[in-house]
Amino acid sequence: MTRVVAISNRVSVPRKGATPGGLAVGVLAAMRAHGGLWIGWSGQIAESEGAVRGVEMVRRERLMYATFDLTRPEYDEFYLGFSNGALWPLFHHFLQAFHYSQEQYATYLQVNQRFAEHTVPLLRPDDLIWVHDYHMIPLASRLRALGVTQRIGFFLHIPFPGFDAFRALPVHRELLESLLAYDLIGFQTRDDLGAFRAAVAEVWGAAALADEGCVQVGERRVSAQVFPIGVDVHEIQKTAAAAPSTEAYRRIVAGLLGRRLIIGVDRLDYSKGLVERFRAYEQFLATYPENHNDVTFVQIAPLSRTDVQEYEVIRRALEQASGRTNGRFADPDWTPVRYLNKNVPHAALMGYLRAAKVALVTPLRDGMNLVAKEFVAAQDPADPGVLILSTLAGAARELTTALLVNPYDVTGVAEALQAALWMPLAQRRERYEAMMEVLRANDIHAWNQRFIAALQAPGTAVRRPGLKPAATSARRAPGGARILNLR
Ligand code: ADQ
Repeated sequence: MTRVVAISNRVSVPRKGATPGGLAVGVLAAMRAHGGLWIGWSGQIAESEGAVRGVEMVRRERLMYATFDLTRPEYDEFYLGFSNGALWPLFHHFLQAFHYSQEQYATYLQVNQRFAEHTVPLLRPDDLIWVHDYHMIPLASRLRALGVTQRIGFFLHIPFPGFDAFRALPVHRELLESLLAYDLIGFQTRDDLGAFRAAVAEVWGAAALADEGCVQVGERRVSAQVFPIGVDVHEIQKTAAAAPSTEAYRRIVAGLLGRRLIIGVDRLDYSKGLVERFRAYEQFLATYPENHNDVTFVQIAPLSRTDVQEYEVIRRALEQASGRTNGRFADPDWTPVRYLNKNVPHAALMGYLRAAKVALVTPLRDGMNLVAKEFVAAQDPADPGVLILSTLAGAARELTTALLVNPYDVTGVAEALQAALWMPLAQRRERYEAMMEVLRANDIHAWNQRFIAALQAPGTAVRRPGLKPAATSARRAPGGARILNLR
């Protein structure tokens, strides 16, 4: 059977007792169905060139993992620098956090080259290669340059930016060109696909969009489609239903003293809208005092990317916001906000989601947001909680019966909180059931099967062995448009 080779910046090798979340669940589901190999960074940083270990191979439950270290300069310039200081903010439309440097971009390309070199010796002729996310955009062009002819797909987990933002990146054309070395490019929503197609049209003209589902530049024809990522509905339902008998669940419920739980679960990131969310909660308490002493807002937000300055700023802003709200409203026996800076194991998290009456999922921009989907799947069907969801999260395209809010509209979010907490059971169930139907129809297994099937589909791309990296082979066409000539 065809093997799936997944490549992503970070590899999460399963550990005993730990349940993987998000991307890892999706990648693992695809590999389990087909047999597989997962290649990427070990998470270790080698402090000197001499300390860099070779590729380490590990087998776990019939799957192979190939991991390697990054050097300190690679970590600083590839991971923190270009990936998370340039691409992440730009793709989320946070231009104030966007920093560009040629050196960081050069390291980004070099690390992609290294990923390609580590990958080539591990490949078999009939492998399907599935590359994940913005750290790895140029990888296919590097693999092609090393003679790889297997089909290569790319899935972008984060939004694709509008051209107005994208063109702020000095190397936006080069990056776009390198995407054309894939056979299939997948996006979370039709908005992202639309933004990608608009960028292609800006650079190569509208003729490049002649075919729906494909872009064609010169002889290069690449399939570009929407694959909204899902969750493992069945597994979450099982875990959440069993949660009440667990210690983690009992502890969170005991701490509530009968109050209703409002929950937020995010990586601590400026794109998640946490400052605005805290402000909305404060306004909710000020506007609707009947809820005092009757609700507790628990925000779980483990620190991430702490070496990037913007993340330190957001951490301090949240500490201040929660301190202010508690200072303003707390009673001796009531703490209105509990803000936890820690990672919670997946199973315990599903229990917390089950215990919550309301989830606040209010990112300022988000590719999908799996927490929104996990919250819905974790609910008790007989007495489901209410999802308050940002229209700027990819998930809002599917979960249309959530209470949809604009996260910048603090008053609107405060009003939605009041509506959610007092929503009659019949309406909660109606909304929940409509969302469950969507989640079941496109769960994590359906997601990876659709992607793999599309990657296997013949004839989506004109393939040529030994393609050069796109950046070196672009030429100007008559009329000024750039045409790719991938030899
Ligand atoms: P993330 O930005 O990391 O992912 P999200 O989809 O919300 O965001 O979460 C991914 C996973 O991490 C979920 O399974 C969630 O349960 C888990 N998680 C989040 N906070 C946690 C916490 N405090 N403790 C434990 N687990 C936690 C990127 C994109 C998203 C996209 C995903 C998947 O930014 O838009 O949905 O990839 O494609």
